Amino acid sequence: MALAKVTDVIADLPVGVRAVGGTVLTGAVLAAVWRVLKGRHSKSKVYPPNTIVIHQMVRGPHVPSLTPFAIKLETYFRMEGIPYEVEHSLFRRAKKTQKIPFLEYNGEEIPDSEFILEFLSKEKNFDLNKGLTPEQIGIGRAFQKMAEENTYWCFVIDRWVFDETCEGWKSFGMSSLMTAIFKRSIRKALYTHGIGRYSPDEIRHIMSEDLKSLSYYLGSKKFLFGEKACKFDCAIFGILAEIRWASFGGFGKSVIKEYPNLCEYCDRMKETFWPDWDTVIQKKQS
Ligand SMILES: N[C@@H](CCC(=O)N[C@@H](CS)C(=O)NCC(=O)O)C(=O)O
Repeated sequence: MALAKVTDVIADLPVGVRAVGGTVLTGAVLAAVWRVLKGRHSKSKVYPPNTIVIHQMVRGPHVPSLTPFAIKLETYFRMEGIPYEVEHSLFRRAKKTQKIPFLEYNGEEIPDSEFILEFLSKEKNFDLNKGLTPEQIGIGRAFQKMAEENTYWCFVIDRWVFDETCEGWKSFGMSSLMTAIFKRSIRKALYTHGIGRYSPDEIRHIMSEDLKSLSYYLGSKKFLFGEKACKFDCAIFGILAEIRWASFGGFGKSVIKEYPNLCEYCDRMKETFWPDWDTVIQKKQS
């Protein structure tokens, strides 16, 4: 009876008011669903003391993670033989930064791959720059930051916005409507960042120039500084692996092919530190 009265009142409302009300209601329902899903995925497992737990998104179809910063961390732990656990979620983000990956360690949350490594190096007493000269540390930092703070944004806009096949989005099972909504919001964010103000050709050029400088510096060396890989290789590999294997329909794949020594470098890092690569990636999503 009461419900009938409510529907009568709604029916008497002007069309515009009903349309706005419908939109607000849909938004509220979607927000509630999101909160429930987020809450469900936020429940932490209990780990033994001093366990390194890396929270990140689900495994990618062609790479172990669609976030290069998680590949960097996992590669580093593998290189140094440091045991770690991985938690995958599409929803969970670090409370402080709303980003992934983040570390959970004895109940504490530490976001940002670089801060995670710095924190663990103190906690577990290891030297992140072991065996490197001050000059190499300077060069390594400069190349790492170029890759993580410049090349990264070129591949983000390429993969998530320019790629018209939307294969990256489809790998999450995203509908066309949701893909269009997310693309729009990423496009806006990248305009604010600055990279989004350039054309696809210009961004391809920026990516290519970054990769060219890396390619020149690497030359015929096995790793950045010779025979032994270091932390900087892990960070650079994270970005290059995404470009090489997870650009989906974007231009990244063809850009990196212009630099055969970088492709060989990716293969070398993969073979050395990820012998289980093919079993780790989610083949079913490809
Ligand atoms: N400097 C950070 C960058 C982390 C970052 O930008 N993560 C991206 C994924 S690649 C992110 O969380 N974006 C927000 C989101 O996915 O909701 C790090 O080294 O961990």
